[in-house]
Amino acid sequence: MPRTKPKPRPPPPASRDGTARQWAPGRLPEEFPLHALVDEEGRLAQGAAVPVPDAELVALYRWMVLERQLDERMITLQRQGRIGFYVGSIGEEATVFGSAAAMAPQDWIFPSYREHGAAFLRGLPLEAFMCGLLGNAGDPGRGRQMPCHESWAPGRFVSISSPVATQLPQAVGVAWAARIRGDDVVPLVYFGDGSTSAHDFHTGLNFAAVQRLGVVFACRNNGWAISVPRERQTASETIAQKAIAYGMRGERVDGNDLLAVLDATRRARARAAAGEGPTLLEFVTYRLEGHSTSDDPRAYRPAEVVEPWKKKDPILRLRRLLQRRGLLDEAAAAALLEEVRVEIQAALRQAEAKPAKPPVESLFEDVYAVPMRQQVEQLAELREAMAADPRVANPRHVDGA
Ligand SMILES: Cc1ncc(C[n+]2csc(CCOP(=O)(O)OP(=O)(O)O)c2C)c(N)n1
Ligand SMILES: [Mg+2]
Repeated sequence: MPRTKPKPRPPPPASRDGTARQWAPGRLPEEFPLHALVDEEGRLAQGAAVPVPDAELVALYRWMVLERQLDERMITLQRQGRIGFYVGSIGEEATVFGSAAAMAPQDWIFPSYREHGAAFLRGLPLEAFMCGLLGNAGDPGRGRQMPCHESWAPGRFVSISSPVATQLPQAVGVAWAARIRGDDVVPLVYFGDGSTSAHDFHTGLNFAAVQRLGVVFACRNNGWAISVPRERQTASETIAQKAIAYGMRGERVDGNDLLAVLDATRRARARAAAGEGPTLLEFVTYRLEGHSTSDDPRAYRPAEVVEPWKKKDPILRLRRLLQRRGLLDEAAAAALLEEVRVEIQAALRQAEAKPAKPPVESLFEDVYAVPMRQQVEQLAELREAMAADPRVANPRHVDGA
């Protein structure tokens, strides 16, 4: 009998804003209420306390404003052809600063690629970050990474991962090492909603839970994985509920509420440090801009679906809270904005003034603690060739190249 090819089943209808849920066989919403401490008007929930001193709260606001200004400036720079690529965190700043601020200085941070803010909190200078975007002589990574893929060893900020989710098992490894060595070190690992479909998500969460390792898994659920909306990514009602299957704690947090992110991350860290195992945090937020400067969301996302999320802007919410508490008036907010703009402009000027390339000798550095004989020979050979013909050091200008 001739077999008829089964008709392919259409995927469930997608909502156009990437957040609606029409199809959710595993509904468990009541177990994962959205943890929030501050509403959109900047009002603190009844009975809630601000988990940080006033000065730190203002400092975190300043960081978020700086990050937003930086992202906007760097996107413009890319459009001007001054840098090649940029990926920012516009609309998601609270997920980054709230969580990174909740960790201890000795904790390792495993970023995805939108968490530059966490590196800044750990001391990465703005100018060095920009040199990385330019791949010039001031780049701490010596031009060896993709642009916008910084690392900052002094701040225990591991290199940004391009292949999504690879950082999860790596972070779990750090937690295992910390247990063996008896160190009070908890890794914080960031990833997006789309990354939960990658096999390393399973590998990381499963191993951490089975071994009861202290890891903070921080999922920035921003509704999109490039052009794929969240409901096409997973049929789960929430990302947090995936924690149940792995046998760990899960919590769903308003990712545009800095205080809620901070509070939830602190609790997750405390459990990890107390030997109570890993936590999966889902920060519900929204990617207000394109995926990166290589993306144009107008091709797959109507502008109007973004509008409601603009009203939930995490910076606006924190500013309202600060205003209500008398910590920041209009004039102070305007002065702060001007101050960060000047800071960014000064860093950019310094970064662009650096020589265009790292010294060619740096090709041989940072590979082995003691250079191998072959490396020493090759460097000598290169120096000789450079002395004989300066164009060797600048191959772009070699005739015919
Ligand atoms: C293993 C792997 N597959 C595919 C890609 C291409 N890719 C880059 S970013 C991205 C989307 C990731 O989305 P999400 O995890 O939600 O993070 P977001 O960009 O929203 O922060 C994809 C598919 C990749 N980098 N690595
Ligand atoms: Mg995403």
